Amino acid sequence: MFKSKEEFIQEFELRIAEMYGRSIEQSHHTEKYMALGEMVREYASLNWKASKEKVAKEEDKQMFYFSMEFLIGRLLTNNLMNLGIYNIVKEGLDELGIDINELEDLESDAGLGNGGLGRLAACFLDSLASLRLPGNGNCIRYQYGLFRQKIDRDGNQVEVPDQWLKLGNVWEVRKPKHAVDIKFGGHVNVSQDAQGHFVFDHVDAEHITAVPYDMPIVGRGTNETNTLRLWSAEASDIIPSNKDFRKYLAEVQEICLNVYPDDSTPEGKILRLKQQYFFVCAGLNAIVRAHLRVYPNLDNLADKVAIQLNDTHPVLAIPELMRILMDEHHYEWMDAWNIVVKVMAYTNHTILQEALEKWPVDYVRQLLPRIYMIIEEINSRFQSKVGREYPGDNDMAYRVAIIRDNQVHMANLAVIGSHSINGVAQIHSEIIKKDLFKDFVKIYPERFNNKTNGITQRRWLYYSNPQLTKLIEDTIGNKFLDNFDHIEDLMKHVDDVKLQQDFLNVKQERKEILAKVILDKTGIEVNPNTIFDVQAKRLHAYKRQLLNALHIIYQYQRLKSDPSYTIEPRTYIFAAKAAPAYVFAKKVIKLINKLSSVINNDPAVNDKLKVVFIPNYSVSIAEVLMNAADVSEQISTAGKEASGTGNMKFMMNGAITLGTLDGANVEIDELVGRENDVIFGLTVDEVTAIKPTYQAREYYEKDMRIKNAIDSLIDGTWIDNKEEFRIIYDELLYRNDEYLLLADFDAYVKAQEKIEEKYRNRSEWAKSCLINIAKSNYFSSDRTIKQYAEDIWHIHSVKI
Ligand code: B1H
Repeated sequence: MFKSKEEFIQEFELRIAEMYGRSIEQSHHTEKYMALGEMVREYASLNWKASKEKVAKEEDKQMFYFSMEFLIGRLLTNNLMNLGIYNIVKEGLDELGIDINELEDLESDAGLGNGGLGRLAACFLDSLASLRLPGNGNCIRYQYGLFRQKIDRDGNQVEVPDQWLKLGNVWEVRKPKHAVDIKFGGHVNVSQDAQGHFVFDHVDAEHITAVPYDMPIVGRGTNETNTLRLWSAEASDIIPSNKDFRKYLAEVQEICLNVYPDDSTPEGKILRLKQQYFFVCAGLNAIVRAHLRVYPNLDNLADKVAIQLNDTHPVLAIPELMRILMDEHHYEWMDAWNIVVKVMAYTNHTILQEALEKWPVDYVRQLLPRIYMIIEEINSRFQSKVGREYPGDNDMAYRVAIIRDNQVHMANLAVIGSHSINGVAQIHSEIIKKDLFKDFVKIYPERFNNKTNGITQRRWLYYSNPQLTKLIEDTIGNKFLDNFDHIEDLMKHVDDVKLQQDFLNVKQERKEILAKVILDKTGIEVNPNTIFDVQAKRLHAYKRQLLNALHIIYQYQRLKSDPSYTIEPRTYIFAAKAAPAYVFAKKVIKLINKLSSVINNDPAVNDKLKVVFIPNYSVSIAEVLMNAADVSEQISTAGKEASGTGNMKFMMNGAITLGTLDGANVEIDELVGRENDVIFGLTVDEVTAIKPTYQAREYYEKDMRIKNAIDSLIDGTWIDNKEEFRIIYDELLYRNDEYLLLADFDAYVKAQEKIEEKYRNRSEWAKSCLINIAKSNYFSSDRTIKQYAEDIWHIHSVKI
């Protein structure tokens, strides 16, 4: 492998000649990208093989992160940087007259996820590898990632397919030898063998072959290389006799067609259930097979394997492992159950009712007949336990049931079948104990714990914000690059006026970079000397992008009508995808786009106020967006945002949080202190108290600012068709404003005024930003992963 610029150039020339039969000058840019990618993958593969052998030889315990989503983004820069060969390669390419940035831009994002939950999984993989912990991912190889978002001329979101595999995926290696046979449908015949054991024979099933594609996950400054395994559905050799072959093929292809884009409506349920069983069954069978290559049986499975279930999506792993242990390896129920509970751990990411998975009994029974039998048995044994321990408490027995009202409640199955249940921020973990899982806390108090989310500083600071990284390095040295806790050394320098100015200069540079991206993506010119106020996250009513929009409307109306009103010039920047079936969310996107066209084209205000909606929010967009923000909008209704992770990315890059006491905002606030963020609005307890008697209309009638802003939604101010935004208007006034926007409006206006006041004192502002950066070590996913590894997985660093 190349160790110098010269060696790199030689190898690169040879590689292009081998792959394409061309010289470098003759080759196309995509060919250069592919050749480089392959070289980097092979570079990583050396360690990959060594890591696997080492783990196998030392018989280390391994963790498998089962997740429907891994929002990886691009890997070229990340891998070059983590491998420590970025500079060699960059200089080599420079010498050949090739701009490395152009090659980087050719890579498609691996957008295998919706938002925070999927990005968390990707950050975890980076931390695991960088901490030399044996931890791997298990997911689906979706043919299409989450849809690409376009905005049409009328301001509507339009979904287009994300063909991320168009050029192929240089990072993956297909492993057909490790394929697994998966069965759907059919029937189970129960009989008894000579010893009187029950035998479950799954017949008339449709067979599908799951083929793994492995991607190496390289850590920074280590040679530990883990694996992200993506499963792809292919036609089986066992062909159904009674089915049209083409219909069968179409069904097979559908399984891995795309990321389920909808976290709000119950569409496509059967397919989603199929996806879930597909990757869980494939992953588990591969793990068991690998275990049996080293050990004589599965007695010690829980000593060698930990599985983390990322929300309820992979929870069928619990009955599937029971099935493998009992039906294939003849374990008794209790012995199997003890193994399963020790292996499995579950993370809850939401308490929103509509996101808590419930499957109609019929779907599960028909699609997964044997799995359904096992779920029934788990349920009935647990019901007996509750009956014994809480005799007569029928309400409790009902609430903890896995099967009730003809539905399978996946969260209850997850809690019953796992030895650890965690929330993703302190406040969220408290809420699930007090609320969602309060009955289970009585039964299994020792299972519940908190693991506050984190993000990888490598992608989100070092690689995407080299300017700030260099400034920090110049100030406190480079120790923080390997151990991020040293970032706190910055605390000693926050009063340094020169550093404050240098920070503001770096921020300015990042804002100019973002301004170019905005111009390129939207045609809108923004002024980097204004406050960049950013709200970037999935569009959902509880995240309250609409509250932000109402405040913008208020400022606009007041600027137009009150000559004495002055504001600090501001650019409001939004980025958000809405679930394709989520009508309200899509209207809010349209509203923001309409605010943008009216306000940006109004010469009376457009030097003070601009609104930008950046289309197609994705990991790559986030990489240029988060670090250019002055203000980080984290304004969910208290109690609804489990953690948030965007809040951490903004903070780490020196933005001030404008937020409610929700999710990880609470911990940000505790760490930086109330002088260094702006907190507003109802608390969780206040939300609970106000809810029963809340009358949104009273706020509308009492507060002219609210009335004027809401009225503008239906009076033609923003769009000729006055009915266009009627559903937003109705949501606030006739459906009583479920997420309490109007109750928090006044506090939000005041909070925004505080932001302005703070911003005007540039030195004070810079100091606050520096304190945010200095305290961001707590939100490194390295911290989070160390806690999971110690408290839940019991895995240890490997040294090669
Ligand atoms: C989070 C989801 C989610 N919580 C259903 N729940 C989905 C639920 O496709 N679906 O059906 C997809 C995703 N995502 C987020 O997880 C939370 O809202 C954030 O607050 C949190 O930071 C993130 C990571 O823990």
